[in-house]
Amino acid sequence: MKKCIGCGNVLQTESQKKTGYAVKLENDYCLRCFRIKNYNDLVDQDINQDQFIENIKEISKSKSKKTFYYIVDIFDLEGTRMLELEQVISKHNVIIVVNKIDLMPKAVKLSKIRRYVANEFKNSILKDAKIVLTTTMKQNFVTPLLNIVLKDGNEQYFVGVSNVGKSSIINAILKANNLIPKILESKYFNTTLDIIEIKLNSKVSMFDTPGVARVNSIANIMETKDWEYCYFKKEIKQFTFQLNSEQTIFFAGLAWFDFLGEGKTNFHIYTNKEIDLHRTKTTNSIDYWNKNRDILSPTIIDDKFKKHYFEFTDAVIGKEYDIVISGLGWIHFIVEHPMTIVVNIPKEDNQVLVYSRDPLI
Ligand SMILES: Nc1nc2c(ncn2[C@@H]2O[C@H](COP(=O)(O)OP(=O)(O)OP(=O)(O)O)[C@@H](O)[C@H]2O)c(=O)[nH]1
Ligand SMILES: [Mg+2]
Repeated sequence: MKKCIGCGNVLQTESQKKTGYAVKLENDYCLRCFRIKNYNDLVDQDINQDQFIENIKEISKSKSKKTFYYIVDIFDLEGTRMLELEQVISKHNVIIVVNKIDLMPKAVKLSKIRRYVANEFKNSILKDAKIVLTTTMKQNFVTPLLNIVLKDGNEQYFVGVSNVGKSSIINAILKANNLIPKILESKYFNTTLDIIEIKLNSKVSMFDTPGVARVNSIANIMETKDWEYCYFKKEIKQFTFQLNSEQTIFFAGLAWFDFLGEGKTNFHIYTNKEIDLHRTKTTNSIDYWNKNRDILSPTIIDDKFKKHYFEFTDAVIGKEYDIVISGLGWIHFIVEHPMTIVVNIPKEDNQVLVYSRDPLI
């Protein structure tokens, strides 16, 4: 059976609606991969995501010695963790690979990021796993990974949710070893559709695996053409606003937050620099949204939205927090007075993860 070299699916010529469809079986890439690769557009096909985790479960049961590279994304660390998967791989050798470090502001020390990640995992089932920070964009971050892979005598699997960069990392490792990368990487969820074995040399293979698409990312309720706002290549930018009570900041047409409290407070927003931020009075925010939601870009067009309330009382004055909107970035501030932040996200039934945490930066 011939497989697509982009996504790993078995090629078939019967049904365009099914994955692996190719016009002719002689092709190397299926139609979906061909179109993503050459036109950056997505063919709509039925994808059975439940199978992805089942396949990893099966693999984890077999006797051979295995290393699982568990890839997460630093731009959305908590949102790209998958506890069920952590449980499945925990009986094996696990290396936590924190990808997309290039997105972090240059001024932030790697040691600080490493401490943050270690803290994030310290009470988890993967608390003893080695942590590697990486980016596929810089050779000096990829070479150490190549060396780890070359030395490891186990079967090596790259796992994690969709779009954390599993295929990109494997391609970068191939490049660092002077080989030509062939598997497809893209901003779309579910780029890789089956397990793909990639030989690094006659002794060492890496296995790329499909990741489950995340319902907790704001990308999930955005139009796919706008996903480059969530999956981007330029350092995240910090924008600072000094807000008075009852002022609101819009992230283009994707989300907005209201500040309710006493006095002025500084808010540092970390997001893709291509996203326009707009300040308005909270009393005008719904009006602004109703007038502009169709013309803002990127935007989520819907009449209804969901609110998330975060209360900060006297007890936490002086403490710093991030409020994270999964896939979009975070808002950093110090609590100066008791205050409330209300995060609003279009589509009432959305499942976007919005939460407060200790500051990452
Ligand atoms: N900024 C940045 N983006 C990256 C990096 N690595 C991957 N990406 C981007 O992340 C997106 C997803 O990459 P893929 O390699 O397709 O992700 P995946 O984990 O294989 O996804 P699935 O196959 O769907 O499970 C693409 O837009 C990549 O360009 C990185 O180190 N930095
Ligand atoms: Mg992939």
